[in-house]
Amino acid sequence: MLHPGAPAVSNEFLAHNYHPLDVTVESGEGAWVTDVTGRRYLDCLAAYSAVNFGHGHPALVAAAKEQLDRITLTSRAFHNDKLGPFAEALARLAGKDMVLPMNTGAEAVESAIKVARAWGYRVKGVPAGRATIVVADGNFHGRTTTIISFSNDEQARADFDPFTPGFVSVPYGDAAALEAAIDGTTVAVLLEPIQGEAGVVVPPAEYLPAVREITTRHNVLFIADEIQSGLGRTGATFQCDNAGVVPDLYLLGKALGGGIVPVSAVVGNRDILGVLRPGEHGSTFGGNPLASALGLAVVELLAVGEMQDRARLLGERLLARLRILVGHGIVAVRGAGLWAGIDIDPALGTGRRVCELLAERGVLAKDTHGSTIRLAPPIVISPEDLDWGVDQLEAVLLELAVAQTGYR
Ligand code: IF1
Repeated sequence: MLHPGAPAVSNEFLAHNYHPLDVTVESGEGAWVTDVTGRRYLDCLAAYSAVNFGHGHPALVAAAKEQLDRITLTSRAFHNDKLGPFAEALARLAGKDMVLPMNTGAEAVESAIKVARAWGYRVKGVPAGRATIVVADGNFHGRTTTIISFSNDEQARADFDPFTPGFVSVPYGDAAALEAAIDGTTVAVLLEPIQGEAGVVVPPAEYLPAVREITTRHNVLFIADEIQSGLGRTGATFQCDNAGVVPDLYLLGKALGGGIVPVSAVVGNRDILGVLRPGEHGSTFGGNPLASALGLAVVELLAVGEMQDRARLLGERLLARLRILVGHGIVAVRGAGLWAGIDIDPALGTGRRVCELLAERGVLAKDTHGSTIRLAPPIVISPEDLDWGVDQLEAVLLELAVAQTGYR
């Protein structure tokens, strides 16, 4: 039974691993979603960048529908006619020559960890059982037991131990600390080019080039987790492009499935990904025909370059407007392309409260770490809708400031 004020659809049988805003979405188109009461909201989260190209993008929906009528799943026990072309297109987009297809982001990360370790033992010659991977404080790479083993977020770890050994964490953005953590057992450095969950933390411009130089010099793999930052969001195909670096392995996910099915991949060269031999790694669903058809359609969309340009231009507009609000309810703004992390003045209220008030005004966004909110609308958003969304944020900040003075 639904009680008054309860969500429009019962969720009582659902595990409580999330605390969603009280909005029940039924449909979506472009940058907008509609709830079960018919109310429309501007989607400024885009499913954490999985919906970079908007809800119901015509080319992506068409690719999905066409594939649904042919075949959706074969397993990797047989070839399918979509996987090879998808792998080739994705490799070319990334300037690499091999693709390992998986499904979720966490699986791409796990796969890269396995590849890096095998490369370390078989190619680099690291002593058996000793491989280590250097990661960064504040990282977010997923929810599996191995991945949370090198998280510093207590909420993500508590009571889920024992943890997987073999990881060393160093401060993000500090190349000297990273180099100091490298020794003869180090097989890889695993980093987000921009830390998303940490609050859209953009490292100093010299950081990623320094990481590239250090990893090359020490014969250590540079693994870039572009699962959230990649595929158009930051105004480039990869955030590594903006930083002027080429990692050894790209980890891709989220938007690779066009917001329709989960598609992830590890992309690199044969000298690294080629260490995997038949039977050593796999996935029932990885590289399935439906996923491959969507992945291929996404790559074709990105090959045009229009999405990247749009994210860059709209992002300049978004960040310019947000920077004006610094000192007026906002403490700091960080961002790249159409992706912003906004630290709300804690005196005004929590990030969660701001997101609740934004939802009341028809804008969906997500808080992180108490007082930060993130904006990452679909790249297909119109400039007018983007402006309207920022107007709503301004209105919420004003509303909170007025409430604080006690005047009405
Ligand atoms: C949740 C954040 C976003 C990721 C990077 C790998 C993965 C993610 C850089 C794993 C996933 C998620 C998952 C979602 C919330 C979310 C998130 F706030 F936690 F950081 F997007 F902002 N690498 N990010 O960001 O990918 O296995 O989920 O497909 O777990 O609540 P996945």
